[in-house]
Amino acid sequence: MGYKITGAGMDRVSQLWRLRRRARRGALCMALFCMSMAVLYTLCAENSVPVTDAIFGERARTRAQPRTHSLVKVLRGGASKPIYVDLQKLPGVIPGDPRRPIPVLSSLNHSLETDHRDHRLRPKDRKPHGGFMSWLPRPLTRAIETLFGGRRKGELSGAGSDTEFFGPNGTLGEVWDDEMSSTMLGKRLRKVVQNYQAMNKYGVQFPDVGAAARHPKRSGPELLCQLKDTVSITTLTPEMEPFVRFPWATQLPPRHLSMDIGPFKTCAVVSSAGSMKNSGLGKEIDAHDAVVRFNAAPTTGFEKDVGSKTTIRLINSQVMASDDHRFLSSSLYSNGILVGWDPAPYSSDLNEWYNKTDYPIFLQYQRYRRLHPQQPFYILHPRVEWQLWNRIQENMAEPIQKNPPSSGLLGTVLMMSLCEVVHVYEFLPSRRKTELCHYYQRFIDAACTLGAYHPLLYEKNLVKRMNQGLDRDIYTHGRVSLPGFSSFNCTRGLPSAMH
Ligand code: NCC
Repeated sequence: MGYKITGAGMDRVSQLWRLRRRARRGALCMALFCMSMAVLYTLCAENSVPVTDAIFGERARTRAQPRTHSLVKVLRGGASKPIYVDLQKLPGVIPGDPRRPIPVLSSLNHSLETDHRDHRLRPKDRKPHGGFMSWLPRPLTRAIETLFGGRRKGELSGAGSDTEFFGPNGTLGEVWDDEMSSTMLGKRLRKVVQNYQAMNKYGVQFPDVGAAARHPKRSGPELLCQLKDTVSITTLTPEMEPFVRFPWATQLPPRHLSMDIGPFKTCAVVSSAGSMKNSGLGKEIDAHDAVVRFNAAPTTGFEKDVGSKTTIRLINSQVMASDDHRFLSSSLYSNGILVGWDPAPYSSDLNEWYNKTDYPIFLQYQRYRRLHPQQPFYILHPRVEWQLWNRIQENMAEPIQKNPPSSGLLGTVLMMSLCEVVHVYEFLPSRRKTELCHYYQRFIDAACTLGAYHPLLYEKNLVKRMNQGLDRDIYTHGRVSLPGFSSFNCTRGLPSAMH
């Protein structure tokens, strides 16, 4: 009898064990099923392109994209014939200084490598997952992040836990991290940036480069007020020394640009980045009251992505002077208001600059004016560039390149002085981020986006900190929203009325 009871008991115990084993197997199967469904979903969902990119890296999708293999072979404008370019005209080369060419064409794997040793990363910026997640293969963790928050389309934080941008594991789902530093760049680009950081072509004197590292970071509104109070957008006028002494100076507009145009309600700043391509932003851009474009960036043939309205074209002196750009004859420059600029020595007056321009901006200005006397054409006062440069440097924890800011940032601040609201497109790269330098050329170089000669990396940090829009807008539209200077009041140190 006792034997029978024990047998039944044993049966129940082993039944229980079997049940538990089955439950464990079932749970394991369910987990595996969920994971495979997660991977399938990321591959097949409607937003499959960005998510696939997030999992496998953008390069997997764009492998077919043409790229340069030699330092001088550059394919332009879709032409199949290679055009050999002057090394001086590559982004990592100091314009106007033929003795110091530093070509920085990016290579497949060296554009941006993660430097996890970067001690400046804040704890919140470190990889959020450890333990179990760290044992999973990279594609799976990316898929899980995509599905469960970290990388969901349009809901991305700028925390920037991953600092690779264009590499095989590129974080296409991330938006610009406002603490990007040269230590996060790939070896080659980092070297180029560091070389520029060590050079001082314009005799920049900045008393305390490391100050920003010792002080708390300024907030967006504080930065906006700093810009408003200390960067004064002015253009050359005929009565300024030394121009007052030259007969040709009567060709200069008699008043500053801001007295002749604006104020505008909404303005668009269209960067020339490759990520403008296939953006479909043309209509949105044209809906603004004023649009600024840069250098040789065309609209014809690219209307769908960049629009067709051009209110102002900001051009550097290299474009004005180089034969390639046919500045005097090309119809590209004949629309809208032209604003030219050229870097002056850091602490020079207009006299010294006049005799020491990077490119012959004044000669070209006179020639252009003779050919197009009706078109408004201003020249930016060179002190604007250095006022702006000072603002960037004093807000960065490391020394930045001692070269003027890019046309993109100059144009952005110019529009902030003329408009109530400024939308900047693809200055901070969207989900379309690419090593393609310009939307209108087939030239691949990460330096165009991350900077070599210009302190672009830090310019972008500054713009990200001032952005009043959402990270989602940066991710989907490459759009940053900045208030114009007239839209906020800084009398008590902080803007009191933002629009
Ligand atoms: O390339 P560029 O700029 O004409 O671009 C205009 C502005 O768009 C932003 N940009 C561009 C490309 C990219 N991938 N990401 C971006 O964010 C930048 O803000 C940039 O300023 C210039 O600033 O004037 C610059 O001009 C070119 C070049 O002179 C002209 O394109 C004419 O060919 C410079 N390239 C070289 O000197 C080779 C570039 O360094 C900066």
